Amino acid sequence: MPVTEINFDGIIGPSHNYAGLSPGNMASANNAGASSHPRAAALQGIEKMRSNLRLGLAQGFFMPLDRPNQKWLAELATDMISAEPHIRAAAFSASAMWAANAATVSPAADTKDGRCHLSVANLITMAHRSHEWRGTVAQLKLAFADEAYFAVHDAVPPPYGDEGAANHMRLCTGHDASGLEIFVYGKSGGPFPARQHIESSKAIARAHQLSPDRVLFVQQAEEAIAAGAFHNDVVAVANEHVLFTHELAFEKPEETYAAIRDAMPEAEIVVVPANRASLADAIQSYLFNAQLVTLPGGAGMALTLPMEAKENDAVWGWLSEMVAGNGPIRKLVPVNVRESMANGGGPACLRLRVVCDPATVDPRFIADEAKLDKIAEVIAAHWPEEIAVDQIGDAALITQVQTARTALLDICALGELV
Ligand code: SUG
Repeated sequence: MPVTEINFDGIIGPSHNYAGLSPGNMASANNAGASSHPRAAALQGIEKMRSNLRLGLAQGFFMPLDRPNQKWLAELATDMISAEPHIRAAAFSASAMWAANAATVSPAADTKDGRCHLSVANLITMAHRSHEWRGTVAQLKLAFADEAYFAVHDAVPPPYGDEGAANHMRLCTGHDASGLEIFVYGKSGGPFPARQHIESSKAIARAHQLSPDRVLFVQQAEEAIAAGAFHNDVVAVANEHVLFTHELAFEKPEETYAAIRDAMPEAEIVVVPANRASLADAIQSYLFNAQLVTLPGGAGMALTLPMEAKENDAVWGWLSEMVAGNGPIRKLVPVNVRESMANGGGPACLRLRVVCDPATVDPRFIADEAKLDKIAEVIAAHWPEEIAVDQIGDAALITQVQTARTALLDICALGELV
């Protein structure tokens, strides 16, 4: 099969909960203390994958990580019984579901050695995410084990924060053509942390052997981070030659657009003006946290976006005008990922894009309807129906969460991912 884009979704783990662990992420803060519904959450994620399969797209998935992370707790000289509540919640988090933060990916067409490079993200800014990367890299090394086609890199060392593909965009004339890779970093976010450091982005560009004239480093607007865009993919998304962005996404938008057009004259930049959808609208509705995908058969591009975008009149009004016009985005596909959204994770957060030949990937990570049926059965049978935050640490819940993940690994023949 030729090179194509595969979306790998993080299967939403059985410990999914709302502990309010991410300052600067409005949804996480607003829903802190609410009860979560892990079973419904994971099934929503499966339905999103099915929706993409129905569009004719290639789909993969990643397993949830082992939670609570007892190794991390042991490194902190504690355990689930004696740890303070915030450490306990950090160890129990299902945050690896947001696969856009798993790694930064440079397809083979962009790299000097002609392999697809993946750098796992260190996620050091948030305690609950800082211990994801070892589990994630183990999984990437399995899924993309064939070193003739892939190079999987460890995380950039501290103190430089890296949040993976959520702050990385690629523009190209076709997925298999060489691309312009845009690394978006933050300097400051007002009251909130800027999670992506430019030094991580530069290190990744070097590790991936990208040609310096095919790379841009662009600063995310401080105003956007301060408004709740803790990752660039909350305010901008790219696919092939199209950049779909909010007017206030970048610190210097005009310079950014000019640099893009200079490096790639075919680029088409679709800007949503702030007077049609404010930053607050963008962050509440997550219209940019959409999967901007190329439909097969020359049908143009589609946006797989959250239902919340449809429910916001200003946002939906603008989007409806856009698809009715002559632009490259022809179709809107709203999906229900409300459980993830309530923690600040939209459709695009839940997936990692990897451009490669699907035949070179370990087939255990590739989805089809029959496999999703089996996974959905395991979720329905084992995932907790509800988790109240004060249950985190409960011995029976911990056992249920561990048993649930083991059942999923078994059905997917991925038992070696302990
Ligand atoms: O890192 N939420 C995640 C959401 C990540 C979204 N990803 C992208 N934009 N690509 C985060 O803030 C919430 C955890 C909690 O509050 O329990 C959380 O980690």
